Amino acid sequence: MSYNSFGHVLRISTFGESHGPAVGCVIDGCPPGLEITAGEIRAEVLRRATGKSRHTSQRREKEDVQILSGVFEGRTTGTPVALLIENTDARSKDYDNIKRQFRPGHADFTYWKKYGFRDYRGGGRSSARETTMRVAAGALARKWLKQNLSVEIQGWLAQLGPIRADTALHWETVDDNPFFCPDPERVPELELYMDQLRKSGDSVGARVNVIARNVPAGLGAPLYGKLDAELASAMMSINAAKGVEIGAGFDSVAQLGTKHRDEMTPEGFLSNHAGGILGGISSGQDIVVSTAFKPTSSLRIPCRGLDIDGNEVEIVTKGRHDPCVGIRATPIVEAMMALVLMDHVLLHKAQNG
Ligand code: EPS
Repeated sequence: MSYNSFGHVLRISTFGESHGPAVGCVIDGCPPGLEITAGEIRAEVLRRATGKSRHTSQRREKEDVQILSGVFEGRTTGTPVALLIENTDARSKDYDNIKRQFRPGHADFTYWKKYGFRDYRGGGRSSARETTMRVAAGALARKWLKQNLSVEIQGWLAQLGPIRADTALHWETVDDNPFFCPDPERVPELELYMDQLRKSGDSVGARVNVIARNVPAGLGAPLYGKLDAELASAMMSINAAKGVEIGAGFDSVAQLGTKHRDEMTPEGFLSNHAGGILGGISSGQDIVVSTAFKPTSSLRIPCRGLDIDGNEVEIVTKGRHDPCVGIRATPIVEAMMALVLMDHVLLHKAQNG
């Protein structure tokens, strides 16, 4: 399978399946001298992990991060940084009954159509397990951006099913609840909704937002490397992502130009409908990206489907699934934002010095 790498100067390749021996990544192009430990990377990885609350999959991975190369005496050397996490809690028998079936709404069908052969255990690489390594790689990018440019990246749950979660923005509380919700007053409502949903056996979608502050103006390459296109591509590459908006996004459709334009004064911009990007280049304003995640397709509620021979079958998925995969997506969108921004800082330096 090709296309397992992304980025230009900072290039990330991920490998591994959800039920294989391990997942891993190679980060090529990380500048030398960045102090980083396996413990720091693991702390980021654990924010995204399963089994931390009753609202996610109950798979419990150790998430022990091994640094295989590219770091010597605690600092990056400039050579490829290879990271590995062994899978320790896969339960492949949960997938025995669907190994010849396609879960409706899942990548099972299209992977089969494309390759004619697939690792059906846990969805292979179409599993959210793959995103572990994005977060691991993102830990380096995040630290580098903070140290070199004071860039701060903050993600949050904006909506879960019908519940708007960002009715108030108390950033310091985002990591205090299982949803990455910035409004503590919404948390009981989210808990109740998820408890009822889980009992019903159904799943639901979510919107997850991320903001990057202190991003210098000038990042992004016209015309085919626009920063907003690169961010959209990065977010859409996350398993289960179905939509991306930058700034006002699709609300721009109903806006008038007099409202959408972000007026400028010597003290700064008066609004941020552009989401920090003009003409594909960062403006110095906060970069704001919103990503929609679809409802999980692994459901115990029976439905009509097909098997690999084209026979009609009833599909029932067993196992330890997330009723809302968006609940764990905040660290992933933060990581993708960090990786794209760091790549574009390095690209900018390469051209502009
Ligand atoms: C997932 C289904 C479940 C989750 C998994 C993502 O997989 P399994 O049945 O293999 O346990 O546990 O999440 C992770 C393992 C993870 O680290 O995110 C899916 O279908 O995407």
